[in-house]
Amino acid sequence: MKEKLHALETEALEQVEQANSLADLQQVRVSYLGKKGPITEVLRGMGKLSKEERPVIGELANKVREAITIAIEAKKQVLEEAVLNQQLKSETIDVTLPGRPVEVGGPHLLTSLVTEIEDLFIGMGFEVREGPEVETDYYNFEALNLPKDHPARDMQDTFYITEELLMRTHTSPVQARTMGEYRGSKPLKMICPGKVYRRDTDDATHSHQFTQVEGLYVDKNVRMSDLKGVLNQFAKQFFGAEREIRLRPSFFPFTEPSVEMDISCKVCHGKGCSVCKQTGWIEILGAGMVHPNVLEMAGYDSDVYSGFAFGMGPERIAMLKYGIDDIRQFYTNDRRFLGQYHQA
Ligand code: 2NL
Repeated sequence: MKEKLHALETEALEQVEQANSLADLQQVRVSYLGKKGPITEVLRGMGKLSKEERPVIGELANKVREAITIAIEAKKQVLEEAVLNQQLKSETIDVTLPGRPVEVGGPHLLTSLVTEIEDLFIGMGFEVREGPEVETDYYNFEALNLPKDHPARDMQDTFYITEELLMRTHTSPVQARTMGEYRGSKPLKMICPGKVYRRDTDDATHSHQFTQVEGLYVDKNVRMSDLKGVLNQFAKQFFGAEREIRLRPSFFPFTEPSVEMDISCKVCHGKGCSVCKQTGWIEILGAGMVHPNVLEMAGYDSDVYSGFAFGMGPERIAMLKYGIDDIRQFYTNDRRFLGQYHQA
């Protein structure tokens, strides 16, 4: 009996030693100390032993049970600690790892340019006004001295929605609306930026949708020299104080006389290069004195009031400024392109 108990103890302690998980250990506990285990069996069989043997074996059996229990407890602590360590290790946060970079967006190049243009004119007392992109035939054409049979109204150039509704082809209708609102009651000094639409096939230099910034100044005694002064101021602030401007005669149905403004070429300083196509000058915008018909239709007495107006295309200006060779770059939203023009 003694030998059996000693053998059991050795065997159980070996099993405890070998247990690699808490589940294994529990298995060892059940098989050695459980109700059906060998120790319990020994204790149950005590009745068959002699009086002398009984206390000796009983004491030994209890000692063996205690030794196994202690060994299991000790091993349990070791295994629990291992589990905890494993868990701590797998949940460790490495605070020295570099963070994932945050991609910072920014305004679209055209938005930045339009804001810059707006700010320059605000500085000269102009007010910024916006209006609808879906316009009536009246405000887009009629009110701007473009009667029904005018060649500039060619169906090919305009997206019509109905006979009377269309996508505006310029931002001038915003100005016509504002003049109509005032009906000759007060002077007006405004610019209107916005999207405009033309029925065109998109290619490197054409887009069916682009941006325009137009300006209008109506008051008593507004003269061509005012136009020239304001545009010269704008050109020098926007492109650089060293740039010169020149006005060439042109034609627009809504202005008379009409001009086109060039700025001196920065690349060749007037000598002629590929940027300015050997002319020394780069065309920037169209302008003119508001046609009396346009003033009269909006309710301004053209004998009392006069005005100047101008219009420019921010895409064209951006293309010249940054050497962009395809207008589609503004609208295809390739972030490798757009990202180059974000302020740091
Ligand atoms: C260009 C030329 C221009 C105007 C726009 C205008 C507006 C009113 C009355 C008279 Cl309400 N004129 N706008 C005048 C001359 C030229 O734009 O090349 N734009 C990109």
